[in-house]
Amino acid sequence: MRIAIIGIGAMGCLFGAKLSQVAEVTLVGHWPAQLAALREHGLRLIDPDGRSHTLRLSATDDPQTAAPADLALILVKSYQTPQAAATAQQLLAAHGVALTLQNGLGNLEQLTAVLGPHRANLGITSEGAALLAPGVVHHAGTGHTTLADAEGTAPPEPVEGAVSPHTIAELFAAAGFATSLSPTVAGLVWGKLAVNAGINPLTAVLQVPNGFLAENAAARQLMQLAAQEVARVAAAQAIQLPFADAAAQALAVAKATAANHSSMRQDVANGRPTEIGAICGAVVAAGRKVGVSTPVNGVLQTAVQQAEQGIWPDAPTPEAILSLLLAQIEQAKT
Ligand code: KPL
Repeated sequence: MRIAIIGIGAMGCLFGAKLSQVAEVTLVGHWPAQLAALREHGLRLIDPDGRSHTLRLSATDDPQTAAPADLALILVKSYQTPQAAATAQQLLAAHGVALTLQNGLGNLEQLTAVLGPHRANLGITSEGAALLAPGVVHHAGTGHTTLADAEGTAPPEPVEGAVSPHTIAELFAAAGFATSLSPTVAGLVWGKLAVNAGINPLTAVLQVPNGFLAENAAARQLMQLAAQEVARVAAAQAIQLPFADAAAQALAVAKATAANHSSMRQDVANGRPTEIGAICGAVVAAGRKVGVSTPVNGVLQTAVQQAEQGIWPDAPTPEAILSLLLAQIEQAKT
């Protein structure tokens, strides 16, 4: 199978490295230092146990080099999805499908708008990865990947020769990613959104690893309030999450990924734009539509936007920042 990985950041490199063991993989992206490192030295993958391997992978900024691909894995930041959809359109074979494993709301819709409804699918993943330098990726924590398999709920018109979610799941498993299928697309997205809204903004503003949110009482409270708010917005749309308790799920993920630096923390630390708009911003917008108030996500959105601009809360310690955020939430409720 020919796979194009669109996105050459940490997650793109992790999936590219492992899938290259079981398929023909090309990494597609535009970051010059990363492309140069991959071409000159290959990709160094450091496993969770610290062992490292160097892999030779094809890496390009020219989509035609990856054409015709059977599968395009979309692993860019959510604000880059429109460009990624155009790239997928250029490199996919007529039967080729795109699969987004990104964070946030709206990615599948943006892919579908360009590729058509039967050539885009969605999954979520809790694999953790961090780029240590161009060409060096650390698989920081093993997670679980779930792919939507809407068969039975809304049978898609099959595209002749298209690779099925079932086959992709088998391929991922062969590459070493624990993978399962789920019949609920919206439930998957909103479930991941609840976890991301709980973990990512706080770890970004406080610049702490995910595990801090499990250990610190005030951080844990805020994380859980944010996740519960997402669950309420989902419930108001009759979307069933894949778990009963969003607060418990966010806590479980924070514990399971305790040593990880969330993607948003890495973005803020590296002065890059974050996915806050597709996470807390999307929750606030959806809440407004269905009449559910979202003060926690609103305050976290503003705090991350300020951190993106280098404006740090006027508070010296994580504890002081957390009480400031809690006070702002109380004020937003009035
Ligand atoms: O998805 C993640 C992210 O960092 O974006 C979590 C699950 C929070 C793992 O760090």
